[in-house]
Amino acid sequence: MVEGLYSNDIKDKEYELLRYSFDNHPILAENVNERERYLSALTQIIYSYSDDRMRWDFKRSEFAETLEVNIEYSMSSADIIRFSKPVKRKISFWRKEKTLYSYILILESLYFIRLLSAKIPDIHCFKEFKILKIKEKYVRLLCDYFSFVIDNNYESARQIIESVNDKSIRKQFVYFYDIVFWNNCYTELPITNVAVCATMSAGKSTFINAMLGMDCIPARNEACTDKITIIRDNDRLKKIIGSCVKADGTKIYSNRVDRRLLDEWNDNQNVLATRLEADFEEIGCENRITVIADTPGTNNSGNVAHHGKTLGYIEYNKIDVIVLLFNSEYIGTNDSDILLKEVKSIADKNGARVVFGLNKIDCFDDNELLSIDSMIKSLHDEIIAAGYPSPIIIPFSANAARIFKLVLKGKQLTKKEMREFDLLYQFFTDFNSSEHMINFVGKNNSDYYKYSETDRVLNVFGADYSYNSLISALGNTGIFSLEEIIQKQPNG
Ligand SMILES: Nc1nc2c(ncn2[C@@H]2O[C@H](COP(=O)(O)OP(=O)(O)OP(=O)(O)O)[C@@H](O)[C@H]2O)c(=O)[nH]1
Ligand SMILES: [Mg+2]
Repeated sequence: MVEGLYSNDIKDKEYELLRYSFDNHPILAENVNERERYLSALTQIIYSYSDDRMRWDFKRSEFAETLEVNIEYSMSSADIIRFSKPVKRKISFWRKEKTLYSYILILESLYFIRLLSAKIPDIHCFKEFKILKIKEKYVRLLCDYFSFVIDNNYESARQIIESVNDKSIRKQFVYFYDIVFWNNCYTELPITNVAVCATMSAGKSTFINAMLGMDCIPARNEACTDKITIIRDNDRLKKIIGSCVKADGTKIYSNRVDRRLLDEWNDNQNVLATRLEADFEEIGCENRITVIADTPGTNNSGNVAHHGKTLGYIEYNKIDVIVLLFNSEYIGTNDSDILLKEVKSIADKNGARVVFGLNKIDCFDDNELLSIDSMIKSLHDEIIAAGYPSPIIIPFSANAARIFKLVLKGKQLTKKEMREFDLLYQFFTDFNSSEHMINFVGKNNSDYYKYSETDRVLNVFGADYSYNSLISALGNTGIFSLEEIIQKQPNG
């Protein structure tokens, strides 16, 4: 076993590098030539201090994509020097705006050099101050500001920002501060560790994809998930970043994790575990970070290694919440009963809270609503018999929530999803999961998907649907209730 396989690497410098985004970069206001020159100047400076060009090139290609510039742009020293002069931009017929980008160039250079090189230059002797013709007064200001931001000295950094009169320079200071300060605070937050467990094909991975609002984690109707995938919530991320740990202990990082890469990591026997960071839409990280683990199915008749990985993970790691999912299609199977008891003894030993989700509720015939309640009641009795005092059971449909979210976002559906969509929409227009919960008042509304004031029409495969009705149907799937209960602190 590789040591620290599942340990929290939130402060890992590689993640600091992965988190930094150019999404709101001030240089985006300039034309393509200026944007190209900015990236090239930044690269020139970083190359001259860091031996590890490959790591920067990796990041550079991501920035090139955000700035929509050519990565092959040939660099010259003149590119750096050029940023000692303001960029002039015509903003109307009679008015020109001048912006000096040397400040943000310095701050970002120092920041990336710090992350990429073993030896950090003495910032006061940073030769680029001279090259960029930065006045002595500003050299001091930049050095102080950089140190304050890096050290999380909020008050002093703020004071410097307020002392800068030039609006465009202040904007650059604020932009840098906003990213770095937020990222620094993020790494200090307390963590709630959640593990989603179930027998094979109960919909664990689909549930996680539904919470992310995108199809990232491999999910199919066969023994699928082969290793623990731990996903850390980060509200600021618009994409998925992550790493995998290999058998020899090495880590591979990616600044754009997608389904193809995760399939590859999941199927590669040399990869032991996967760590991702992404935004769980309904889960906030203002006060604490929720980290959710997808685990392999635990069927005893199936892959023994899968059973061992999942049980070992929840037993030997600090897990605060265990989400135990049941598959409505196969209630009361021997495997789910064994898992119920195994989880109980581990949760008791480690003090973990257990919440129960009854997935694939859409597999019921909507003429048999009564049988849904009696089925939930019998599951409730079974859970009590396993020793859980007053279990909360959330009936839900991970697949319906996932598909509804894709439609609300205007994403393309596969042919199979298109066929499923209309049936699921009909089902969850009538069926409200909240009305079937035991020991819990369900939550139907979302902080992320809001009703539109004047309803909109969504065309899905030639048929029209009301946007607001689809949001109601999404609420009726029960996913928001399950997300709410996962986040509930035991004392609050
Ligand atoms: N009808 C229905 N099917 C679902 C639902 N959620 C998941 N499925 C389907 O169930 C199958 C298994 O889903 P996965 O998410 O891979 O299940 P899993 O628990 O991660 O499976 P393993 O990783 O193999 O243990 C897939 O074909 C999903 O499309 C649901 O709410 N309703
Ligand atoms: Mg899975």
